[in-house]
Amino acid sequence: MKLKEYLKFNNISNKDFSEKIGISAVSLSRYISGDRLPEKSIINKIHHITDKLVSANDFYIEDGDSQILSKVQKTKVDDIHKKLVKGEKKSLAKAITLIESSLGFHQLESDYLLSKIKANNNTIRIGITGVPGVGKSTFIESFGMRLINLGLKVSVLAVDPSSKTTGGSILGDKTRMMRLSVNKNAFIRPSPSQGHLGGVAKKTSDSILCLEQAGFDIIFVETMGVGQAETSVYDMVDIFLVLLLPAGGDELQGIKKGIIEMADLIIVNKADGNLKKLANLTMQEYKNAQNLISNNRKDITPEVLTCSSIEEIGLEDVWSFIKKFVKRRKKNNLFYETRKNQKVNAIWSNLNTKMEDYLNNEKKLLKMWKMKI
Ligand SMILES: Nc1nc2c(ncn2[C@@H]2O[C@H](COP(=O)(O)OP(=O)(O)OP(=O)(O)O)[C@@H](O)[C@H]2O)c(=O)[nH]1
Ligand SMILES: [Mg+2]
Repeated sequence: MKLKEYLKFNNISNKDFSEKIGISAVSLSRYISGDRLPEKSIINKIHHITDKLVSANDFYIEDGDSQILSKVQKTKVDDIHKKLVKGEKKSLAKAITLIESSLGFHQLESDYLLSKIKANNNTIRIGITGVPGVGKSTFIESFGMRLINLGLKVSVLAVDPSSKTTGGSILGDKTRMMRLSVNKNAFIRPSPSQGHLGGVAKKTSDSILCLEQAGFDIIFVETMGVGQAETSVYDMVDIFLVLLLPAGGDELQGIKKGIIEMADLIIVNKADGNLKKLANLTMQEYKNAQNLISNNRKDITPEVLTCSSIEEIGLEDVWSFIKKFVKRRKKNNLFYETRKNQKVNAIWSNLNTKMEDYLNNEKKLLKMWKMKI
């Protein structure tokens, strides 16, 4: 809600309100008229004092023409896109920042950017899940470096909407992926800051499009196998890998029920040192239980492999399976069909998210009415 509307509705004078925030009445009227944008701390104060009814977006989006990009914005996005096509990482980061932003005018810019991006079916989107500590990041580091040595460009996104410490995860991901994080053919982007899952999922699938536009051949999407993010990751990738520890059944491993059923490839990681024997046993157990694993894809049976991400053993077999999987699904068209369906689903879920946002805004109005009564 615009500040102007709020003040009018509640019969508060500019002078009284500016005193409450600790700014001059002149500054306030500039903010109201849109001549100037308040800085973040002022926006926060206004947000707080208005009981969250007026938020950052309300200062950026103009009424009437709000859905139209200005010339300056268009030029800015055109420039980002041009550099993105050339694979410039700085522009890639800028593009993803636009996508992740919840500010209305950024959303307009990112929608425009996405409209310029053409689909690229030559990439492989790989989802990776597994409980914390199973070795997902270490696996991506070793496997990713191997793919880079084959001449491919590799990128990594993380989806973890429950994470409260984005700072921590940036540090964690980058230190676990030391070699990738400094390689010119790699790009790592940690989780977008928390939000509701629908929003995070949309941001991630849009970020995938940017990575593809920037020439990345392989896109890893890492998620923890304990929350609700897995199904949404499954819905944005071509192949879904589940990493397991060398240990007993999946209940014992703490992995969420139903995740094994989604796996295209089960990998028992840490098959080295003392754990090697147990890893082989675990693999056998899962192979034996394969008839219990409902066959998610009609055309290809999931496989179970072991690997050591640290000693870099077994990674070749993982790559062979992925190549075989993609080749077969391209031949029978399911690769393309799945991507198409995913796109349609993403549009619907985006619509849902937008509806939710809209309803939340309506709720704010209702709250204000109730406060008046
Ligand atoms: N022995 C052995 N240890 C491994 C292997 N892969 C990973 N680790 C160790 O397992 C620990 C966790 O590894 P990560 O790669 O951070 O695990 P993760 O699944 O990404 O963890 P979260 O991001 O917290 O969910 C680290 O101490 C790794 O060194 C492996 O193949 N063998
Ligand atoms: Mg990790």
